[in-house]
Amino acid sequence: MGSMANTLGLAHSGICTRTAKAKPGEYAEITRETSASESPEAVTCVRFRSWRPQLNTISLYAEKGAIGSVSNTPTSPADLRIPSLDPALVRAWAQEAGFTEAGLVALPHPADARDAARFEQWVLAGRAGSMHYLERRAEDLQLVRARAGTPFPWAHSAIVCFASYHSAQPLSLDPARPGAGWIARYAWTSRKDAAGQQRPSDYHKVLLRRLKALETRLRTEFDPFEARAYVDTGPVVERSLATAAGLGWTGKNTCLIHPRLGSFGFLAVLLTSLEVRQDRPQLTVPDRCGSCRRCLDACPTRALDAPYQMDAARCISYLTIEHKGPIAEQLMDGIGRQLFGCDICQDVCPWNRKAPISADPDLAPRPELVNPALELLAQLDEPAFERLFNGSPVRRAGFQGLRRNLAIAIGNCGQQQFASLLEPWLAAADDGLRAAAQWAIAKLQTAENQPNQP
Ligand code: B12
Ligand code: SF4
Ligand code: SF4
Repeated sequence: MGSMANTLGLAHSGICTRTAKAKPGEYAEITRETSASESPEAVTCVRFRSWRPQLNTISLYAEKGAIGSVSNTPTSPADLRIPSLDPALVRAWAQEAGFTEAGLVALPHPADARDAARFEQWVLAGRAGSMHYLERRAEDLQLVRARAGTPFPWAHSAIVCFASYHSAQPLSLDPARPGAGWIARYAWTSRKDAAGQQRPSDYHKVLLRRLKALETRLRTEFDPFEARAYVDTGPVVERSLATAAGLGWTGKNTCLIHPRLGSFGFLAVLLTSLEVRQDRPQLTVPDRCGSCRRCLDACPTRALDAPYQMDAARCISYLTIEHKGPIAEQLMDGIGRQLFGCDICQDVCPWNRKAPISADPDLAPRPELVNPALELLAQLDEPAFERLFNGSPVRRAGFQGLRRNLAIAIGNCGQQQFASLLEPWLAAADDGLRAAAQWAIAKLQTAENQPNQP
């Protein structure tokens, strides 16, 4: 391959034309910076494919043994033979890498401006609470996350993958024994380690590994190109990209709902500088919420205050995971028994009723985290907390944060005998925990003083 890789001069506006026939296979890759001052006459090699992996480079492919020439004459774009991503192939490779589903979209996507405006409105309405990273602006004052093109001007495509974590375990609204709390389904995950032991797993790591495998697969075919892989933490609105890539629609609960798999799925995004084949229309899934509004009616803190609108600062998921410090008292009743995250607006969604159960070995549910006993969790000391949640998303709440959430859930469970668990927390150094313990003890006392209902 190296022997065929002649170094080429190519005028910036130069266009490759195929002038010789060659046998398929054995491509030689030739990449170099281009500059407008270079003369196209200096060029003497055939190329069969060319594209721009980065703004200032052109990559050319020549078949082994072929001879030909480059002309600077503009030809029609169809003659360029740009190697581009095929949605069906990308989906198959994503599934090989372990994802349940995947979609592909060219950037900027057709709803780019609309979604950027929605994101901006959301931020300007103060709905991000204390998640200030969502409000970051670029030098030109554009919100960094509103459009993938702002932080990643080189990105021409987004591959959006979906990994289902749906499991056969009960839902958060199903009857549970008294004194049981709730940890969100997405945080139950586990996988076997090299020694065959079942260990907590974190979807960020699991999915990032899969995105890297997908990227490696793409590189065997298309290298060189730019790429960035993100699971949750990148500066992109993943649900906007997922909707544009045809994975599903944005439900009134703001979740991405796949028509077959439902919404209990993680999203993972691979941005690339590769083009998308443009010979077929981009398919998207129409909104199938219809007249349903179960999620809005079920949300205990009224975080979903209108269809498709969420005030994150009122969402139990935000309050129990992201928010540090005291929680506003008026929201504590609504938190109910949720200890980490919240599944209510997905548990009531009819599109999750028939969704298949995931058999993903890296996202297997941990039975000990389903309806966990509040009493047991409240007795954990910090080393025991670490042992139970090391490697699990629950660690994000922190030891004090989980205790704060436990205090609220204990207050809401109405079991007077648990008040003794709360008393030591009245002297806690952590403001949030102290305030929650005070509130919970007062609530349990009120419950005790109330006359029994007939
Ligand atoms: C911040 C954040 C949160 C915040 C805010 C959530 C929110 N709704 O904005 C909090 C902490 C509350 C949260 C909670 C949860 N999160 Co979260 N979160 C994120 C994060 C990091 C950014 C989301 C964001 O930018 N929000 C800003 C708003 C504007 O963006 P959006 O809601 O995604 O935007 C869509 C809608 O608002 C919609 N929209 C706006 N206006 C209108 C109007 C109309 C008419 C329509 C049709 C649509 C529409 O358009 C946007 C694009 O499609 C993403 C990862 C990422 N990088 O994207 C994960 C992510 C969205 N979260 C995820 C998960 C799993 C959850 C929880 C289920 C966890 C749990 N069990 O507790 C809950 C679900 C709560 C819910 N109902 O959304 C998954 C969602 C997967 C899915 N199938 O949708 C993501 C994608 C992470 C991942 N990689 O898997 N999350
Ligand atoms: S996750 Fe819970 S609190 Fe947040 S919007 Fe859904 S139902 Fe409401
Ligand atoms: S519960 Fe109903 S309205 Fe809400 S997301 Fe599901 S289908 Fe849409």
